[in-house]
Amino acid sequence: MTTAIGMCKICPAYCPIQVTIENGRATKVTGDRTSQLYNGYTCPKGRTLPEGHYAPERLLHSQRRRADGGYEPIPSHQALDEVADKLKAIIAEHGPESLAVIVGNGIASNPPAASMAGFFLSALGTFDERFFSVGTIDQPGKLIAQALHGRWIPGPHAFRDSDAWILVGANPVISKMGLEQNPAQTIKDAVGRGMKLIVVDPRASESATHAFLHLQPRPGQDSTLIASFLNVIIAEKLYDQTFVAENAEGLDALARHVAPFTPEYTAGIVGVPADDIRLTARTFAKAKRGCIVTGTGTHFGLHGTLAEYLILCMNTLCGRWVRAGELNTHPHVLLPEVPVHAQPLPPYKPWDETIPNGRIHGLPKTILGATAGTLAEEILTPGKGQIRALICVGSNPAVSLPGQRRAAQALDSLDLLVSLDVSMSNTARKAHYVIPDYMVLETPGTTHYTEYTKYYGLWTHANEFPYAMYSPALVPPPENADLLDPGRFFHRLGRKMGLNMVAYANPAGVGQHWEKPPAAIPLPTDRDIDPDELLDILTTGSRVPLAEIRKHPHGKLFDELNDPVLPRQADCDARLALGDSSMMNELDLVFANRGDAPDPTDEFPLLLITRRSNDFYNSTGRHNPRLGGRHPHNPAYLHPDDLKRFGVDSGDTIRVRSQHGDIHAIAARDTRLRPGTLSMSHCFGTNPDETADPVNQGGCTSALMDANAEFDPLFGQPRMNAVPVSITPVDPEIRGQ
Ligand SMILES: Nc1nc2c(c(=O)[nH]1)N[C@H]1C(S)=C(S)[C@@H](COP(=O)(O)OP(=O)(O)OC[C@H]3O[C@@H](n4cnc5c(=O)[nH]c(N)nc54)[C@H](O)[C@@H]3O)O[C@H]1N2
Ligand SMILES: Nc1nc2c(c(=O)[nH]1)N[C@H]1C(S)=C(S)[C@@H](COP(=O)(O)OP(=O)(O)OC[C@H]3O[C@@H](n4cnc5c(=O)[nH]c(N)nc54)[C@H](O)[C@@H]3O)O[C@H]1N2
Ligand code: SF4
Ligand SMILES: [Mo]
Repeated sequence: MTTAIGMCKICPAYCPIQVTIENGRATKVTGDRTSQLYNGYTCPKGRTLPEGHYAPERLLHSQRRRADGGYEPIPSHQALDEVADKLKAIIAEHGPESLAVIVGNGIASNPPAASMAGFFLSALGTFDERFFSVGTIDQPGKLIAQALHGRWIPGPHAFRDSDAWILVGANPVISKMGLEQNPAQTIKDAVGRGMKLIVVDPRASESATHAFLHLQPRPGQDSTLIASFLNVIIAEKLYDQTFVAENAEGLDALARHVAPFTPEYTAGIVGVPADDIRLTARTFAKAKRGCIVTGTGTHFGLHGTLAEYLILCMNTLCGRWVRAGELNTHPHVLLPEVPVHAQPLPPYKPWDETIPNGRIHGLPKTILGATAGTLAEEILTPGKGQIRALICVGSNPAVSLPGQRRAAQALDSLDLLVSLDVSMSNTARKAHYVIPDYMVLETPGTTHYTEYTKYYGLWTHANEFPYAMYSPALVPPPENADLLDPGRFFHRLGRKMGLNMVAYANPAGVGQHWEKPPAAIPLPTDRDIDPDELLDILTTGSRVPLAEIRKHPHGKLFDELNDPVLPRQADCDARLALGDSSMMNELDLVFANRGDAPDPTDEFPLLLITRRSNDFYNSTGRHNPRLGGRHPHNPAYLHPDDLKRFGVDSGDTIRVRSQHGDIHAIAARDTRLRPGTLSMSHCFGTNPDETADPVNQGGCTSALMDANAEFDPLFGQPRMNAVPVSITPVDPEIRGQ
């Protein structure tokens, strides 16, 4: 028996772990108590890694779909050859834009492998149009809003030394988004130190437990509510007039457009007391340090970009950005060395008006590239550019794409569907080829990715400390496995297709906000590169060489890298924009509509909202017997008043219906919900052509959505929250029909 130290990489919290290994197999995972930041923290997903790795459902051999719909194992090198031949034929006939890739959360265990998919499409010349990421059905409004507002280079105030913090539609205790290291304890410590935490959530979430104030609004009304906070801050002149005068412009426009959002007006729309709105605004503005941040609860409504823009304005008004002489809150370790001045990168328009709009819904080309909300239509819409082949990399679009029926129709219509996964996921069960990847404990990894996410806006996975860790591969794959990781898969595919692939390594920036562009490094054309070599390539030019990080197996805090922020440069005239006209027009529209979202109706009296389970990472974990065995489905949580109103008991099977579809689910009681809401996790359920099994598979909430009904006019993300639904009990005799 031996032990090894490494990282759990199911999610980008990247907790350091200690793994017990017996006969080449991991038998136990615990937190690494010697790690400086995490103090031994892990969650149930990390502690059950061994059961996931050796689950009977783990895929160990490539699978090829037979004519009868069943699957047969084939050698992985043969699967790759056959996929390469088919792709060559498809591209020869229909052009390179007929092939798309979609990357999802399964890549957290090995992000460089997904980068290789991008290099492959770049070599084909189709990266911008055909590289789909689930980040575009997540919180894409963060990047758009940051472009329109401008980006403060040294970053926002840190959670660790703030005295007021507002979480809107985010639940880091479960999601670890924003706070990676034992978020529950971090929040408890901060509150113990005197932080006033304010949580805005229709549910008294796990993060709201320690809140000084919990606002429990109607779902889907966040821009209205945030506009009202701004109304109070501006009307009562609570903002930082010096910071605004030096660093921002557009205050008059912002003041004019938020003027109608008085606390009394907003209270009527949003359903929280006007006094609580005032208390929130005053507590925040009068504190010395702290931020207002958003999560998916905010972004899945249709005005996520606007809500994000308004929180950026609120942080700017209150001067919540790190100043000269203070410590940068996202110091680089594996990212390159860049000068950090207390100044903004200027606002810019993140869409391109000089080129024709896209094929689907006439959406413009934006810095987000190809957007997953349009993927099904890109496959189903005939004409030049129609997608005929799709490669899914650690993604499960059969349950994650909003509009499940349409997505299934699209996936079924493809000439070639390939899934690179670790189990026969919903998507794999539709694929022509399924190619098995290595799992978390079998791949090396670094914390590089968590440093990079800061460029995607506030409250992403970015780390507040100059911390880095490298984890080697800790155990070999099970004997007799024939795996192929996505990095090698795409590199070999590129070579078989005669492409000269180039790695774009270690960029510091995104869109038009660059601190340092990527280094272009040609990839070998005559050999594979292994995952460790790929990590070296992708961290080229890092502030601390990866070789140095490797010397610290428990991870290391590089406190000496915490340089104070430099003053504003004399020639910098960039200013943060408070009154962007497109955002102000959208705010006017929200006011004209008397809120962000429609009210529930008699036919659909409840609003469906999103939540995350601590046992699953979207669909990852469903095949782990110790996690799935405990809660194999996603309960439909309802307030006891609603259970009573609809004649349902906890544990009953119910039919949930929206204007767009219906699913079966198991009802569960949740006293912490705002009455009138139905709270469910996503990425569960069976495919539309399979028998529903609400007890063992759950229900797919995406089936209640329609990507073509209501969508964001820039990036096509449909409404994925505050979806009007009804529920009815299902007669036990027809359960499962
Ligand atoms: N209705 C509704 N829809 C939603 C959401 C919602 O809240 N409600 N949330 C949205 C959001 S925020 C997101 S990010 C997306 C998520 O969308 P996806 O990323 O498509 O969904 P996941 O379930 O995370 O898919 C991960 C896949 O990777 C596989 N996997 C796990 N480990 C590995 C590995 O080591 N290697 C490889 N190659 N594969 C692996 C899993 O088996 C799984 O099939 O869903 C979106 N869709
Ligand atoms: N354990 C676990 N961790 C995960 C995931 C997982 O599946 N499991 N998924 C990962 C992914 S892909 C992502 S994108 C992140 C997301 O990370 P978060 O954005 O923190 O996601 P949630 O934990 O779902 O928290 C969203 C909160 O918004 C609330 N909410 C719902 N509707 C509204 C609304 O209209 N307004 C407001 N103000 N609040 C609302 C919900 O009740 C919920 O508490 O989590 C990641 N982390
Ligand atoms: S899944 Fe859990 S243990 Fe693993 S990195 Fe995320 S929070 Fe840590
Ligand atoms: Mo996500």
